Amino acid sequence: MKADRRKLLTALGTMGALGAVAPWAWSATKVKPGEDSVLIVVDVQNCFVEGGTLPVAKGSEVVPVINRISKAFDNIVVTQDWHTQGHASFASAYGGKKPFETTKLSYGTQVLWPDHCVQGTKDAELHKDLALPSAQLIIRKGYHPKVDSYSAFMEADGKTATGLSGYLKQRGIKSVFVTGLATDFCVAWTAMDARAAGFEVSVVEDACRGIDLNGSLDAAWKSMAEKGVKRIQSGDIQIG
Ligand code: VGL
Ligand code: ZN
Repeated sequence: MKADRRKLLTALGTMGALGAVAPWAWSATKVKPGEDSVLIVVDVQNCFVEGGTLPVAKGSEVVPVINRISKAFDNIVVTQDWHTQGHASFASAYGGKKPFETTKLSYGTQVLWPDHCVQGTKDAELHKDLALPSAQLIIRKGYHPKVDSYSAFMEADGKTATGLSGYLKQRGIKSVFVTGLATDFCVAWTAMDARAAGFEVSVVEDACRGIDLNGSLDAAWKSMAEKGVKRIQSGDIQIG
């Protein structure tokens, strides 16, 4: 009884000591990605940067940030949005619809986009300054004509897997760091699906830029937080 009480007091004492540590001391601890971590670089393609068909404001600013933090990772996966011509996510596929309006598809509400990232076009190529020579896999998504895929794991119908989850699990990956474009669409959906697949997930905020359609950026951060996705900065990652 006495010993138990002493243990309890010791435990409380430790908690008190931890609680007394200043917040800056906590943030000084950087994350060091291990062999079981992967950097996922989402859709850093010509279409999503200045001059592309669906430009994200300041999209190209993610490139140097991603190049820098990539040095900290043994494992890197790159994604490409890779649509067929006349894809069901394009406003042009419907009479009387304009980009950024929505429509109902078999799997739910679909935002309609300008034609973008069509397979084999210059627009769909990776940004020329992205320097990731050690990346091991490029996964393409959104290639089924009637189904969109913001997520690198699961198409928008919620049941067609891309295979990325199996690939990462077979390679012993436990922890996923997500970067790229756009924060509130492909990055957020990829991050939340990675959580759903059982990975530990961090989104590197300054290595992403958002579209922010009708408040979608705040909504995405909120949904990600609810699902246990961590929000970190590139400076939180230990490089070298
Ligand atoms: C994306 C809209 C349509 C993205 C892709 O990469 O975030 N957004 N297709
Ligand atoms: Zn797309």
